[in-house]
Amino acid sequence: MPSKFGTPTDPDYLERLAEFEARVTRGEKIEPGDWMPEEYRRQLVRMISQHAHSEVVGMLPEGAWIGRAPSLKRKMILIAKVQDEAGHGQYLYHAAETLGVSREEMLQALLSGKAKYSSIFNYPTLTWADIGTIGWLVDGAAIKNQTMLAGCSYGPYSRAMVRICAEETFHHKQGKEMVMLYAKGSALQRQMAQDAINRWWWPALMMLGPHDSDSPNSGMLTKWGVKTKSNDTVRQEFINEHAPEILASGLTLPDPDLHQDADGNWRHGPINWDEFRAVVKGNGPMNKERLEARQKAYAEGAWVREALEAYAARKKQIPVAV
Ligand code: BYC
Repeated sequence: MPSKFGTPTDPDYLERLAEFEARVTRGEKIEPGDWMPEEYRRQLVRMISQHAHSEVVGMLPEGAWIGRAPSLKRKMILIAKVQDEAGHGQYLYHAAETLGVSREEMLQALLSGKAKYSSIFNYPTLTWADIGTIGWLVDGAAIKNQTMLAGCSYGPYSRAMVRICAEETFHHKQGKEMVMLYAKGSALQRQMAQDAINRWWWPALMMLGPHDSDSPNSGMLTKWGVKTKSNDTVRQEFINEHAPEILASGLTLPDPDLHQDADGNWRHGPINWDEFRAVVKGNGPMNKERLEARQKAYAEGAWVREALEAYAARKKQIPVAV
C-alpha cells in the first residue's frame, strides 16, 4: 500500500500533489487519513508540537502566582486559566499525533532542549500585574494568531484552534479587565500596571514571529493553506486593537515611534530582533528555569507512567468476560 505521505521521488507524486493543492485551494480540510506531501506533514509536526509545548511551558509563569493571588476570585480565575492551558496542550499533542509522531518523541524533544516553544514564556512574571498583562497582551496576541490558524488546511489543527480561541477569549477579557482596573486604581497599582505593560509589550510583538521578509517557513505554509495570514499582518491586527485600548486606559506604551497613520494602522518602531534570536536560542531571562521545571515535572511523574504501563500490561492478561 503506498504511503499517505508522499515524497518527490514517488512515481505518482506530481499527480497527487496537484490533487492535494487543488483541495487546499477549494478550502477543503486535509484529514489524517488523506494523502499529503511529506513536507506538509513535517511542517505541521514542527508547528503543532511547538505550539503544544508553548501551552504547557506557558503554564509556568502564571502558575507561579496561584499561591499569591490577591483574592479568592482572582485565584479561581487564574487556576481555571492555567488548567485551560494544560487542556490546550492536550488538544495540540493529539493533533500532532495524528501525523504519526508520538507524544514521547515530542516530549523528549522538549526536555532535551531540541524543540522550540514560544519566546514569550522565557520572560519572568515579577508582580501580580504581570498576570493581567499576560492575559491582555499575550493571550491577545495568541488569539489573533490562532484565529488565523483556525482557518488552516489541516482539519485537526483547525478544529483545535476553534476550541482554544473560545477559551482564550475569556483569558483575554479577564486580563484586560484587571489591567484597566489597576490603571484607574491607586498610585502603586498604576505603577505596577505600567511597569508590566512596559516589559511585556515588545515580547508580545516578537511572539508573532519574525518580519515576513525573515520568515523562511511562511512561503510553504501559506501555499499549503496552513498560514492564512502573514506574521506582519497578524502583528498589525494585534497592534491596531491593543495600542488604542491601552492608551485609552491611561497607560503608555514603551515605543516612542508608535503612531497612527492616515490609513488607520498603528505603526511601531524597530523591534529588537537580536533579543528575539537570543531568547529563541535558549539565552532568554528564564529559558534555563523553564526547561528545568519541565524536566523536574517529567521526572516526578515517572511513577505515574510506570503505574499506567503496569495497569495496561495487567489488563491484557485478564480474560475479558463476554
Ligand atoms: N518563539 O519562519 P518563521 C498561549 C521560530 S501559547 C520561538 O516565521 P513560522 C498561551 C520558528 O519556529 C500559544 N520561536 O516560523 C499559553 C522558526 O524556526 P524553526 C503560542 C519562534 O513557524 C499559556 C523561525 O523562528 N502560539 O497562547 O512560519 C499562557 C523562523 O520563523 C517564534 C503559538 O505557538 C517565537 N515566538 O511562524 C498564555 C502559535 N516565532 O522552527 C498564553 C503557533 C518564530 O524553523 N505557531 N519562531 O527552527 C505559529 O503560528 C508560527 O509558528 C509562528 C512562527 C507565527 C509563531
